[in-house]
Amino acid sequence: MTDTTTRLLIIGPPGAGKGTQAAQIAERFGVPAISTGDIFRANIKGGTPLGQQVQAIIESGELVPDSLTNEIVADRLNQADAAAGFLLDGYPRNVEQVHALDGMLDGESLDAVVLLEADVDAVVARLLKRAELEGRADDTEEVIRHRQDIYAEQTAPLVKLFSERGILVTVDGLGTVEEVAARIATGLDAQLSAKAGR
Ligand code: B4P
Repeated sequence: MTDTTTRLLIIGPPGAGKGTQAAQIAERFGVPAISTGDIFRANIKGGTPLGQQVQAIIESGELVPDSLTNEIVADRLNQADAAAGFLLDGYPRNVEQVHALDGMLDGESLDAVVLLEADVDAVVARLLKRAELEGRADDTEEVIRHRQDIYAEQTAPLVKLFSERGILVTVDGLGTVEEVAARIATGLDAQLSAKAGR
């Protein structure tokens, strides 16, 4: 990977708006948005062996085993369109996955990690609304709350780790899509220019 590579990650609780914002950030930087959740859902929809393996896990709100998830991400990052950078959405989700990603990047670091913050009740309300529109199998109130618990236990601790690495950009995820996008753009520009000046 070269110095012009842009390696980004967006992290936040289920329903914080990661998928919505990931698409905009990826377009702005001309890199692919890579969502492990989207990869799993596409495989479930297509009835592939991977989809059959993960369907029950995803519908219960549990995490797919690390070995499987790490392998999928490693394959995806090896594809040509990720050579100049990428935006990861939904991965890494626990400490083991952070170590696996560090190995995949071979000593290179992520350039910035966008943390989208949002209040639990607000995100539960968002996802229940999405359930009405899209009917995602893991968007029942019980499973949404379970996904929030897993985020708090396993993913939230990564925030401290990325903060200690000096790459965390914290953004308030409440407001309109445009308001949140503007906050992310400002925060990312500041982080990336500070990193370039180091
Ligand atoms: P994901 O697809 O990553 O799902 P999520 O974290 O629950 O995010 P979600 O898509 O719900 O919400 P988003 O923040 O985009 O993962 C699904 C499952 O896959 C996991 O539970 C797990 O089983 C498995 N999985 C995925 N990655 C894994 C990994 N690394 N390891 C192991 N297992 C893994 O929010 C989107 C919603 O917010 C939309 O409805 C949107 O319309 C709305 N929204 C966005 N911006 C808004 C705004 N400003 N105002 C109002 N609503 C807004």
